[in-house]
Amino acid sequence: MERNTGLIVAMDVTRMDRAVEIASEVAECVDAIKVGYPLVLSEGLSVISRLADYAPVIADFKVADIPNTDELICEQVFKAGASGVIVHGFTGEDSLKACIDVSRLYGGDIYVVSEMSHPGGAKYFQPIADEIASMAYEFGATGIVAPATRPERVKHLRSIIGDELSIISPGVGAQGGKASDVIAAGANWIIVGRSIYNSEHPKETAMELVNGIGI
Ligand code: NUP
Repeated sequence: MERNTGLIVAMDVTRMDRAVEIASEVAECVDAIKVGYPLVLSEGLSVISRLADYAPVIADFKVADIPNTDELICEQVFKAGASGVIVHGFTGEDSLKACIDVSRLYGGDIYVVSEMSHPGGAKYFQPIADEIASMAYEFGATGIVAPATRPERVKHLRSIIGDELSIISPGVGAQGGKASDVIAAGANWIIVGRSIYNSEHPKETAMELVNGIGI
């Protein structure tokens, strides 16, 4: 993914027409559109190719299964037109490797969740976050997902993965994180959902976020 604005919009609306409307408004302010279960379960996997007309699509399916199932899932998602897939790392090296192997066949990206951004996300993730980040580096993932709600953790995880891997960071806005703080801590992209899609003026809000990122 090319870094022009540093902003990824999380499209957690449940209707295709609304998703397309927001995508067309914010397309020039974002480097990617992240879709997840809310939209895909409601409207089907075809949302990926539809939204890919506006920006590269990252599928946030937090893939977390045995290697064979992970492989089958990632294959479907890349075939549907996604540029990247978000996967979990706690399932182990073999599962992550299966996802990365498939991504290479499609020239796609794999982002590994290292620590989640919500309050409860610290308890079980923090003790394993360093190891997950190291594994993401070792196996050649594109990057990690790290919490904008805890910039100090982003800084720490950046020190583990070095400069080669990307950090995409959710938690700005509705979850309390601030764009400038997490970018200063070492994130390459912020992921923002509700602040944009619930805004009366999604484009203006996206532009303000991009100014806060300050690339
Ligand atoms: O740790 C994570 N936190 C998080 O919020 C990992 C995620 N993938 N997300 C996703 O980012 C979440 O599912 C949602 O799609 C988006 C943040 O949305 P919002 O809080 O800006 O509305």
